[in-house]
Amino acid sequence: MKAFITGIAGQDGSYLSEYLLEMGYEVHGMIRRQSTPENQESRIAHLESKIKTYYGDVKDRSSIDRILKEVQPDIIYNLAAQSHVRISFDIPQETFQTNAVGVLNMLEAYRGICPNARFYQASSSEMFGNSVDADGYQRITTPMHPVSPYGIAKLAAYNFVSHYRNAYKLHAVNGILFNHESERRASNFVTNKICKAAVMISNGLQKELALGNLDSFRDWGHSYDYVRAIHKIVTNDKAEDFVVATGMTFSVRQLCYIVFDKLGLDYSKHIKQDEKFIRPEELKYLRGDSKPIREKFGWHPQYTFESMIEEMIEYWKDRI
Ligand code: F7E
Repeated sequence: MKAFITGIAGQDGSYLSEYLLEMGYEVHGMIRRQSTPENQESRIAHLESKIKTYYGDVKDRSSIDRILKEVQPDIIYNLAAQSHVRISFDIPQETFQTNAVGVLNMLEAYRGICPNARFYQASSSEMFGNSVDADGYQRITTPMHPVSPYGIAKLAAYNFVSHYRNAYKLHAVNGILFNHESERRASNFVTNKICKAAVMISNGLQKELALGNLDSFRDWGHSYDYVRAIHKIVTNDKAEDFVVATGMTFSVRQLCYIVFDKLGLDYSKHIKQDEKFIRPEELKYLRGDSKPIREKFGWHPQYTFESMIEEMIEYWKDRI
């Protein structure tokens, strides 16, 4: 079986590649050209001899066509995205081109070149915006009213995937993944930003940490657990969408308390708020109901919130 992963050099792409290789898949992936290739490929450098990578871009239809014709994959995992929500307010058009038009490019190429393959789209809890069901959870039926250019683009892509499934009878599916982190998370996302800064502060290398909104809540899982869910969703015989979440929610403030406390520090003495990290519109509360994927496939996260945070702290302790 051949897998083709866009966004292979990202957090999820790297864990997914490891998982697919373990299962005997041939793994192919697309990477974007960057001026410092070492940075771009740092998460997959250890897999270099086992995977095959191609330069391309979801915004460049000719590159997708060329790669799909050559690889002829059995499964396409479309993970490529401009994945930073706050930055999407600064570059809304680039975000929409990549996260919405890019997905349409992928779907059109898939429909024309390898329609018998399966297609997975990395959809996001950011699509819900501030909608919450009466019981305090978001689920597949919760209305979607995104509050960021990122979320709006992801919702367009989500709708395109459902539309291609229905209109052209393609096996194209969405995984609506809530936040998922790891030591491979870029350090401008809040979990790893806090873990890194707290370790720097505990070593006397930094005094303060500037953050944005401390009162938003997120449902944070581990990327390693979530790539297993992704694989279950796309290998399901029925083409259907699933929510992947832990069902637990914590505020950014609680996250700060937990991380600093694990290092014997009082977070309130080190955190300051900086306007530059506040979003023009904020998604305030996320808590996902992942009962359908748990009941159908027996999927459940192996990491707890605490064990994930501990792993991230250990990573920074080793590096600093
Ligand atoms: O922010 C608050 C911020 O950037 C989490 C992406 O994977 O998950 C991720 O999007 C919360 C927000 O992730 C800072 O306002 C406070 O409320 O880590 P984040 P995100 O925006 O939730 C979804 C599901 C995706 O699909 C996305 O691709 O933390 N916050 N102060 C901050 N956030 C950041 N980044 N930096 C701060 O200084």
